Amino acid sequence: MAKAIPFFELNTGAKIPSVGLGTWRADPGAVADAVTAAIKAGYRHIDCARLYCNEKEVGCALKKLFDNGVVKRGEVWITSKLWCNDHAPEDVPESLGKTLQDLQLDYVDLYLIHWPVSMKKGSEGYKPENLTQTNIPATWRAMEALYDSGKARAIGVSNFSSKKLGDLLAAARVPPAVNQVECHPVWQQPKLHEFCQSRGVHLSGYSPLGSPDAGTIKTQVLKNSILNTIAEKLGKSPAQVALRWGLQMGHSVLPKSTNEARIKENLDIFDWSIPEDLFAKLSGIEQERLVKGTVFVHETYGSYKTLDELWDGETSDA
Ligand code: NDP
Ligand code: 1BO
Repeated sequence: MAKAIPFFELNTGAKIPSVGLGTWRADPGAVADAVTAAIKAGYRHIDCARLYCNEKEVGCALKKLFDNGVVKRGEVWITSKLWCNDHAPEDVPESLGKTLQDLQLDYVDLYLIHWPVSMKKGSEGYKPENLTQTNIPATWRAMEALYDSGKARAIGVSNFSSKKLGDLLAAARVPPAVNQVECHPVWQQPKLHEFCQSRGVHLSGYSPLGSPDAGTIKTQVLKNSILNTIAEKLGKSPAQVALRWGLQMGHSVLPKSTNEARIKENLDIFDWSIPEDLFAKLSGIEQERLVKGTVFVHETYGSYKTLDELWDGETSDA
């Protein structure tokens, strides 16, 4: 029997498993096998999104796992996300409806506003003219209605700076339970981390391995020399040290893999820890945001003319 995965408690009282399988850029042809392998290896948390165009395949895998009695619905945490072209309040329930239909579920455990960026309804891709003005409070009210309905058992945001999260907390009836943001040893976000913690919002770390193709040779997470030295000392892989760093920082991590061996490797991070002296060395790593959001910024279209406006200044070592 798979060991229980440690969890973090959200401001709703729900328990989010500390490791979730990422599904972005997991091919529709491979994602079902990945989800199946992950659940059989002991994962109890899958991170999905409508944008990823593979929720149908994730749903088929989940249905088989439920039907075959491998796991029960109530034992698995499913997150999905509202894409930017469905921010209009009337489109929010319809968008979750499509996600639930594809996933073959009655509810998601967590539903997130994917980016604080709005795009024209029905638009596809990242053309600047697709960008429109955001109205996060209005979108959030529609998210709150989904929470009230029980179709989203927790609601939250993703890619929100401290400022945007603070503004939302000030306006919200139901406070966001989670802010899912890029977080790994090369982009540690200590200020955002502290802000989330002080306001009872759980930080969930995406691209916890640094999305290995992202960044320059200098900033690729799994090639980082400090991380690799620590991995060698501990007899662990660089990926395991990056993920364990996240858990010790106090956030959940969402590694993506469609490779069964790496799926298992990424879960083998609970019965050891990075000692304090080595952990401290990780804070000396040069910092760079790897998922910059450049496509969401335009001098004419949308709400943000610059990356500084999108991230409210949290674009450097912040
Ligand atoms: P990750 O940082 O998880 O890296 C995934 C890459 O690392 C894949 O190429 C994978 O290849 C490889 N990999 C996985 N395990 C290992 C290992 N043990 N050793 C070496 N390489 C490994 O990248 P993502 O950007 O995909 O982030 C993870 C998840 O976070 C996403 O899938 C998505 O669910 C979420 N996310 C959310 C965003 C948001 O805006 N809210 C933005 C970005 C990500 P392989 O599959 O071949 O193993
Ligand atoms: C724009 C990338 C989002 C992945 O979750």
